[in-house]
Amino acid sequence: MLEMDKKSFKKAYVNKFLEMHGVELKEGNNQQKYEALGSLVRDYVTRIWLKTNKKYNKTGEKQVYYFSMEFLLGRLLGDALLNLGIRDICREALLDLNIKLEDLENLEQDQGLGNGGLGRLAACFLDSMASLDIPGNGCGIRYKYGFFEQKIIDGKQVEVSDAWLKEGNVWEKRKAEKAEIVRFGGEINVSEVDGNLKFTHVNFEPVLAVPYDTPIVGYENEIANTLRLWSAEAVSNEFDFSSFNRGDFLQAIKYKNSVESISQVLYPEDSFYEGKMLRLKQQYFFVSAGVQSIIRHFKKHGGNIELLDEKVAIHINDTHPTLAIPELMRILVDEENLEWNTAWRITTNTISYTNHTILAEALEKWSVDMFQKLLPRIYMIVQEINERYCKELWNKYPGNWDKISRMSIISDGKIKMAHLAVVGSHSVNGVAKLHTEILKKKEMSDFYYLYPNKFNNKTNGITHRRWLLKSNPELTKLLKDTIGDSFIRHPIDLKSFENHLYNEVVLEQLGKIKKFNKERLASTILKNDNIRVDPNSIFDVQVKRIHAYKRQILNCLRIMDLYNKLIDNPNYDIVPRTFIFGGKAAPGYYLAKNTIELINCVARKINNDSRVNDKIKVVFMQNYRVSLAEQIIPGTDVSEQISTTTKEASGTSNMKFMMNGAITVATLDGANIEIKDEVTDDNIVIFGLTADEVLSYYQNGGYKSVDIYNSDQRVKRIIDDLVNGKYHNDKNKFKSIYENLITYNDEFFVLKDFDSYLKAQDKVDTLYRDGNKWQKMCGVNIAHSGIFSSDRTIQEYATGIWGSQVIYKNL
Ligand code: 26V
Repeated sequence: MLEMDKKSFKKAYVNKFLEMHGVELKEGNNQQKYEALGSLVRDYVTRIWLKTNKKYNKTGEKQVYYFSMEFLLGRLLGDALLNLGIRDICREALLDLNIKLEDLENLEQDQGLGNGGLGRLAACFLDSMASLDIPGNGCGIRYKYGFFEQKIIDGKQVEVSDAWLKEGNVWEKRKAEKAEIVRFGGEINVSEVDGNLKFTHVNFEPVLAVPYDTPIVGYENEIANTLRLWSAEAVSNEFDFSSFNRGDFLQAIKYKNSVESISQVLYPEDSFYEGKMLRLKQQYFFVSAGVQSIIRHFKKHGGNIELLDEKVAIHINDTHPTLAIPELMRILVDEENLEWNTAWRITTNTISYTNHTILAEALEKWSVDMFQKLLPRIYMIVQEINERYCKELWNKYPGNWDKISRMSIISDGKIKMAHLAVVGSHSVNGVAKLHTEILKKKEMSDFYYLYPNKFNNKTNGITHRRWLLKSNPELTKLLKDTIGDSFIRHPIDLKSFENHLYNEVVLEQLGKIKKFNKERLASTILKNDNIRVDPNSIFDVQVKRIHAYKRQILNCLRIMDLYNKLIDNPNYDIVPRTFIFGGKAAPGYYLAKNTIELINCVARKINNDSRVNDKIKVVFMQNYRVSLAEQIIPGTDVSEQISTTTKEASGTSNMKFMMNGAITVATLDGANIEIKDEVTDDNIVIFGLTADEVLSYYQNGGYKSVDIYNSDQRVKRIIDDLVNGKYHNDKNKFKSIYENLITYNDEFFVLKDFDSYLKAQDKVDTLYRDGNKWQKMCGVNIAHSGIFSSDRTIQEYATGIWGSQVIYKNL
């Protein structure tokens, strides 16, 4: 914890402001005040950062490098203050100066360099590694434009580019002296030197990878780890261009633009793979720069390259950074002159891989032609890896060509990245128990059979520092007052909160805190989305990427049904509910965009119908992102986790909601199952098909959605309402949704689960009426959320995969 008192903080801040802006504090605007605060806090962090790096260099501890195309950090100021242990002092010091800390914190642009769960998980992991004293570094891309900003105009999603760097970024430090060169295209000359083959890369296009480092502050432990994001630049004139002919001036401009496009923008898709060249360039760009800089650092500090795997662990977040495998092989074989087998042992021992999805359409398969042209040497290495591996397969399954070609890394003119990732790493993990079982038994069963010891589960987690301490200070205070503060370092200790749930005063407090957070959320909704909602109603929330498998459509259909019921029977007795949605659709994903429009049309109709709008309201909150999630989640009563069973690898918002005392309505999918096991059936509302039922339908058929349409009057009516002009003048507006559900037989079992979902919602209504019982359920959820802290997850990775020394000081 930083030694600091209010007085000295105030003084330092006033001075900092003057120094930075050349005017006195009282003359400055809020943006300037934010910048001065950010800069001051950054100075504090820098001291810790230097100290940490010195310590790591001295002790030579094993370093973990978490490679990810995405890091969804959100805002950093509040987190840094919290982890430094000075947020309260800072708040009070600023108040003395008539400044509200939260007003300044809210001016920070979200660092939105990720699509959703996978990127946010990477951010939670960085926080946990730093807080657990694990030497853990992030490695990724410094996209100039992050995930697009979403505006809802006329009920439709409109994408606006996210120029998050336009006001500068106080947290990053450009390290020009640590730049690396990444080579694209060209040819490989093969020659023989002293009886060994030598591979020389010529005529390539060089790209300068410049790192920008951001400190990741651990919780009150004097540690700041590093997130290194690479930016692509044209190489300067000093570069030896003998093997790279730039040609004329126009050529040079073209080169510059093409280079800069590499780190220009985050791809906003997270479920449909398209074999775009630029994306492959992005992948190799950051992976090559990252691996090169690791080796350079390692050697500079006297490391013996043959022992690399004892000192370095590289983790690849999904298949996107899989090229780390052939890139490390390239460096070890071509540059360090190691034998292939030695290099392979080191590489596989160094690298580990997490799978985050079983959706077939998200699997990365690069075309050989494009890959070979862009990365000629890497292609040769992948070929060599594949040949040796296929020989192994042949020895194990002689004559079984079917199996061998199915398992091959290269087949049908494609390179299968998941296969390369499994073959080239020592550990493959799924992100929740069910997901790992599906990987082992179905999706990757051939590989599991071949390498049973590589496969393991690491159920996801979330950092309770951001998602409880920072985003819900009121609940944190109640917890501290009732169970003490040991849960801050040992989140599992939240369990003892359960012993206090017989105490009516505690339950009442829980209710008050929820109400307070709902009021805050209601005012955000009014401000951002111009809809007035009642904090006394149930806040029923589904916020996440818009995707067919996540089934926002199921949620919307039950609202349409409820609307019908309320119109048919004005005395229909329900607890008033506010339905809140949020989430972005990939710009090219028609069905997802159509779903947003449907929700908005249903919202408009219902919110303007005075017959029902004291009972139900519907809101689509625009531009869902980390900082908005921090406001929504504490103000939620009901958390909708309703994906088609087997499709959601884990989910992580489910964990954030339970930690903030929401009741989950869930299918038995992903981590929902583990949440249910923790809180028991009495404290969660489960519905829908089981995994076995879903898998059996997919395998054997037997489901006909139209039968449900024909036999269930409620279903017939709402499905017809999609296309009869009730929600939009243009009757064809929601035809794609209609067709998905009826004509194309409802791939995600929306109608199949409909009845059971409605019953689940009726149960919620009943439970909510008994205030004490409801609060108790919320309390049980909070008490059992500790196991879903990413500290637990990271300890499992550290001891089970990375071989890091976990220092138990903090545990
Ligand atoms: C996939 C693709 C496919 C190709 C185009 C670009 C792109 C970008 C990102 C992704 C990642 C998809 C996988 C993903 O986000 N999975 C989510 O991971 C979460 C953390 O483990 C997990 O909680 C979610 O259930 C899972 O959907």
